Amino acid sequence: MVKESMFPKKYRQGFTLIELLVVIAIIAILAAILFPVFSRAREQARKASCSSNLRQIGLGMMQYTQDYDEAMPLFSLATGSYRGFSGYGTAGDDGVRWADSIYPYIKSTQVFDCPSGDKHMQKYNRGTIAPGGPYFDITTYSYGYVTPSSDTNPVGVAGRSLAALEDTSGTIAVVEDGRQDDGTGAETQGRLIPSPGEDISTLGGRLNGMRHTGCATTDYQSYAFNALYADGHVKWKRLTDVWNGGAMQQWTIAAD
Ligand SMILES: [Ca+2]
Repeated sequence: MVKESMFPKKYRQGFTLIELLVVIAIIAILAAILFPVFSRAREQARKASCSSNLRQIGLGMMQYTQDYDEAMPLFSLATGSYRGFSGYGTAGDDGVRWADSIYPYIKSTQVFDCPSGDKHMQKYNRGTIAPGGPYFDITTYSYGYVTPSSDTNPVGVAGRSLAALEDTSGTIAVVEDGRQDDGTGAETQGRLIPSPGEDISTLGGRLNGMRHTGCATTDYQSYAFNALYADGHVKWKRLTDVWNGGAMQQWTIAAD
């Protein structure tokens, strides 16, 4: 005797249109819920990769200091500049910059590219300015080296001796920064590094260095970035932790 199925025959003829529509609607709702989660997960992965880049840049800098009498790299080899700080891109100034100086220890251009950025490190022919070129084009780095602009501006580790750094674990050396395409083909300077006494509200367009938290907003509370400290550790910092009413502590070499 043939065993009867537990389901009556009429239910084995397939799904009704209503049932199919319900299933499709549920899949659509799940997709709508999950896609933003996937997108956030991807951005978290990019953020971690960016943090790893900064760690490798830190290792490169440490190796550099061992070969150069315990001195941190200059911002550039521009003549007549203060510790290599010379502004950006002016003819006759700075063909060889900090990334060129530590590249021999890193030997990867990808390390200088934040995966959330839209640029890739490129060679730039500055041979007529600095014989021996081409060197890397600073407008294609994803990271900014904290550099003092004068003796009276105590910000920055560039060109300092390790002995001068009073608080290595509390001094930011390199940040997610550098120049970015502003969408029109022109470049804007995403500079997070404050000048003495500067308030967070003056940052404005300079926030476009903050790739992992978006830009073009004045919601300063939500901004954060990866920072490499002078002792080699990398930390995810909220902007409000390091831009606090014009306080400069984490940007200066003094133990303040
Ligand atoms: Ca300090």
